[in-house]
Parts: sequence; C-alpha cells; structure tokens
Amino acid sequence: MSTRIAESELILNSRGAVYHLDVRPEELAPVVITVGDPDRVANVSKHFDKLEHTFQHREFVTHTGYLGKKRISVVSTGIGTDNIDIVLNELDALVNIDFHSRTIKPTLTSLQIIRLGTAGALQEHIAVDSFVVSSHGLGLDNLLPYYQFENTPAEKQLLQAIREQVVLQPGSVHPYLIAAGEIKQHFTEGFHTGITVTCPGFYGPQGRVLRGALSHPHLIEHLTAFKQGDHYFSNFEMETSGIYGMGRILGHQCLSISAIVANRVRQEFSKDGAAAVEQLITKALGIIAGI
Ligand code: R1P
Ligand code: URA
Repeated sequence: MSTRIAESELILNSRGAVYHLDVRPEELAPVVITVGDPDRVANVSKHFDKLEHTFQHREFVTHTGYLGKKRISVVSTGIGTDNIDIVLNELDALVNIDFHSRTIKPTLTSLQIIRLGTAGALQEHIAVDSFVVSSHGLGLDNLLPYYQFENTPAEKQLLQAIREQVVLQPGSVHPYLIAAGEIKQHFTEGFHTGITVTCPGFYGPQGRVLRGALSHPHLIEHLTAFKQGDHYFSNFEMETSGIYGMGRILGHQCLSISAIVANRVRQEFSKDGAAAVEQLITKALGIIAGI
C-alpha cells in the first residue's frame, strides 16, 4: 500500500473533483486533447456525437464526450508550461490516484494526450496554415529541472548536438529535450515533422522585438540553421516540452500538433488562423477516431 497523499498536496474540492480542473475521475476519458485557448474546447467538442460533461474553473475548461465509440476529453491549458505542470499532474491524479484512500493505484493507467495548438514556423518551407507534428520538445522553459527524469541515449545525443551548434542564451537557460510518444506514428500524411522549441514567453523568448532589446538577437537564425541528421527545428510555441516531459515522468503517451499561424523566417502571419485551427481539429479528430 503506498503512502497516503495529504490534503495539502492533492487538493480536492467539495465535489470531490481535482482542484484546478474541477473534474472527477469518472468524468475524464482515456484520450485527452489539450488546447491552449479555453474557447477552442467547444470548437473541438462540437464535432462530438455526444457531450457528457462540461466544466470550467479559471482558464481550465473541460468537455468530455464521444466521437463515435471513442470517449474523449478536451481540456484547455491556458498558456505556458507552468500551466502544463498543473494540467498534466491533475490528469494523472485523476487516473492513477485513488481519491478515497489518497494512495497511488497499484495498476497505473497511461492516457493518450494530444495537444492541438498554434505555433510559429522556424523554416521558410513550413508555410502558414500548414501543420507540424513535434518529433521532440526542446524546453527553454524551467519546468522539467524540478523533476527527476531519464533521457534516452538518442535524446542525449541530439541534445548534445544542439548544445554544440546553438547558443542558447541567457546562461540561466537549461535546455532539455524529450521525444514524442508512439502515437506520433499515426500522424504522418499532411504534417511536417520537426523539433518544437518551447519558450517561456511569446516575445523576447521567441526573438520578437517590439520595444525591449533582446539579449540573444540571433536566436531564430541559430535555430533555423541547426541540422543533425534528419533533425531540424520546425517551430516555436509554449507548451510542448512540458507536455512531453510530464508525459515521460508520469507514463502517458503524448503528442503535440500545431497549426502554423506565423512564419518567423518569411515574417508572415496567417490571414485566417481560426480556419487553419479548425482544419487541424477536423484532420486530427479523423485520425484519433481511428486509432
Ligand atoms: C501563444 O499565443 C499561445 O499560442 C500557442 C502557444 O503555445 C501559446 O500557448 O498555443 P495555443 O494556440 O494552443 O495556445
Ligand atoms: N504561438 C506561439 O507561441 N508563437 C507563435 O509565433 C505563434 C503561436
């Protein structure tokens, strides 16, 4: 029997639901689609054949229902890997902790967690309104250093090549790299595949200059130029490394897919990002229904 987890560590509300998500174990499906924007949750669940549950607490909106025979939950994470720490831990608690005894279940469940988000392309050939599957998340955020995790030999080798070829300033950044889960194999046709760079901000950390001068003005050029075998940097966003990292730590199958709304090399922005996201949702749900 594992140790009882205290009320201050696993916080449950008066509904017996997990603190931030306000979801109870029976209200979560084994397939979870995460989206950044709370309004995007309904844009996914409108495709469901049956909607069972809807919840909202802060920026965390959850809809659970059925697409054909497949039970799916859609959860909004808001922006950033700090929120991913909350969402992934609470999703895991919902399936792997017994809320009555407050102990870890003897048999663990692995969720399929698929992010449908937006991103900015780091390569000229990745056009706005196209889709990118993240082969890896390169974390320039600071979430994973708070946990113990294992890298595979292939990840170690790739991270070493990145450290040698790309100057990742400021010096306080401790980049980490985690590969996608096996569900990636289902998402090939019609998707670019590359390493996604997860940043702790949208402006300076992604090389955007409005008024604040940057400590690393050549970040985009360095990332765009990187190449190691078939590996290259495809896009910037703000959650993938956290999702892949927490998935590795907690034993869930994770994949991040992005609709490209900006091309940072061509300096273009999508004329209709909402339409691109809708197309991504439709395409991804078609694949998920058949997995
Ligand atoms: C920034 O505008 C947000 O867009 C991207 C980034 O990861 C960040 O969350 O994803 P979403 O559109 O899924 O929120
Ligand atoms: N989301 C990001 O984080 N960056 C972009 O450029 C576009 C969407």
